[in-house]
Amino acid sequence: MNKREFLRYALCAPAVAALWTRTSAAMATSNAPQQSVSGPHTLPPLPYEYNALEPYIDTETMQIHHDRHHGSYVSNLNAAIAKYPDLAKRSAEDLIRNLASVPADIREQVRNNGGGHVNHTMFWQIMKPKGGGEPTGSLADEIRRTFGSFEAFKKQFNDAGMKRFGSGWVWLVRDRAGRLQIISTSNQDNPLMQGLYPIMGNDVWEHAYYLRYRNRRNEYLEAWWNVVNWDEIARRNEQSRQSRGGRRA
Ligand code: MN3
Repeated sequence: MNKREFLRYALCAPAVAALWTRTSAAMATSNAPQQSVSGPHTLPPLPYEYNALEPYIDTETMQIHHDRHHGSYVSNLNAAIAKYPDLAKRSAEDLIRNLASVPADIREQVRNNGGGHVNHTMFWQIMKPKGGGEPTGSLADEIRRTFGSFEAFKKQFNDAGMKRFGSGWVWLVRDRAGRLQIISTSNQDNPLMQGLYPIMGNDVWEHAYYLRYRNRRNEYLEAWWNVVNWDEIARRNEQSRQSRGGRRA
């Protein structure tokens, strides 16, 4: 409907009401497969306000990223496993760590949406307002031993984020031998899928930065260190020591 048609339509108030109802119904229908499915997985609330990471990550990006993108991964994961009740008992981490055990007809959906759910659940936790600075304690020591210096670690992490073509994530992981490594993954793949423990990761999908940084992924990667929550990352690092190949020891 163009503007003139709309105005003609709008002359009649009941017709406008009808149009509104019809439009809302159409929108609800298009979202139905995602939003009508309830299930074992739920969207965790952000641990801070949408505007808490300004100016490094803008409010609108946080709203869309958390509510819409992460929300969709959760809904789609629930929809994917709906016909396999046994899977409802398993955590999202367990599902993506053992994708071969997931029925083939939903494996790709579980990989993408289960991965998306696990990745973003971590992502909100490893950021905080007034974050940044440098890690301390054993994590700092291990980063220095492995990468030479904190600055060298940051550079290698940002470079890996820049080199990831298209959508994906950049990670600090612990490998099966217990060593730290920087890797990147495509789409919503999580290091657990490769038997690696994800200690921290940054989202390099355009939806994570495009509103404020446009195509300048390098600026986003650099700015992101200002909101990093080292306390939570240190906690995950301790967990990673207890694990081998993403499993608890
Ligand atoms: Mn994302």
